[in-house]
Amino acid sequence: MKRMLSGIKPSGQLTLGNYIGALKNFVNYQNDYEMIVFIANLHCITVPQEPAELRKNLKDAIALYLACGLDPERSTIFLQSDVMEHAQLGFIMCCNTYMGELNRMTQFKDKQVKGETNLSGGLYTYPSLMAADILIYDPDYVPVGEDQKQHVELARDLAARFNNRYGEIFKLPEPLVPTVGKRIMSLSDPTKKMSKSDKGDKGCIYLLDDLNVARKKIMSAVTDNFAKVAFDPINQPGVSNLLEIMSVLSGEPIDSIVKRFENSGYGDFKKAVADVVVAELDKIQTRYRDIIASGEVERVLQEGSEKARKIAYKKLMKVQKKIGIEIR
Ligand code: ATP
Ligand code: LTN
Repeated sequence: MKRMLSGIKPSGQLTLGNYIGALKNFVNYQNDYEMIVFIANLHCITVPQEPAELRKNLKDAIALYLACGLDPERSTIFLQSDVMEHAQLGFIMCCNTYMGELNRMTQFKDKQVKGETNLSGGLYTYPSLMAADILIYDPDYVPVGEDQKQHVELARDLAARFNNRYGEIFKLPEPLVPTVGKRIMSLSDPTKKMSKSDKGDKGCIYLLDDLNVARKKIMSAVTDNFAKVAFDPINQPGVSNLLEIMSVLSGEPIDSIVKRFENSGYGDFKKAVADVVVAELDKIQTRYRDIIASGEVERVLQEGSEKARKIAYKKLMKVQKKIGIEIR
């Protein structure tokens, strides 16, 4: 069975964008792949975090993963910092990453361009840690949203560089970007990605949003003056985004939804989208509440980190021997 690995960075509450772009796909993938899924809590602290809030977000993220259908019997689920080998290989990767490469990473560049100050060294070197997260498990595929593809490509470059310098050691991973739902846009500004970093934004639906609040957010989503439900992401980004959300959640192809609503106003269309979103959130939230109450999160993390550590330790030792820092 091919191996697939992905990480999620819950530096805020999980959003509908995370669900459609990542979580939902993981659940499907676990039928066909050996899945390794971790919460990238070290990546979270590359920007300042309030400890109590971070703790809650981490626990919620695991519970939501489980609520969405990730099965700890079939997938390895753990917290990044519970497997310390990540950080150690991360430093080794950092020493093999050129500053030129890090300078080209768009996630860091974007923050610089936005004029954000006091950016940390950890944020800058984050792609090297992400490469370690990936390469330590020799996955075949790394499912990510489009915004993360560049980081997986760096991991691939670093793997090739390592293999060249020190002999065959890492498998070259392939990024896997979903074709539908790869970039769910903000409901209030459909030219921007729906992002949990945009605090207090009406444009972002959280998986744990009150159902009425979620419905209101959809009903007040920015659209356009065309008054025609059509899939045209360039000229009608708001409507197209809603179509994409509805299609992914309901399984109905976009064309068929467009046909159904070709003679309807945006009000009716939005109501239908809201019904689909609210039903999905309701299902997830019911399971989430049971999981939080049951102590399952702690159990899953314990078992997951033990399984992951076995693989990671072996790989780290192999790397350390190859590069000459291990002398026993
Ligand atoms: P931020 O919102 O702070 O920029 P993020 O949500 O992109 O962060 P993660 O939580 O680590 O960062 O993302 C987890 C996964 O969800 C990644 O695969 C990412 O590409 C995907 N993802 C996040 N937002 C969206 C979105 N709006 N549409 C589709 N996929 C998304
Ligand atoms: N950088 C990613 C989260 C992440 C990740 C990984 C994803 C950290 N390590 C390894 C895939 C593989 C993000 O911000 N979404």
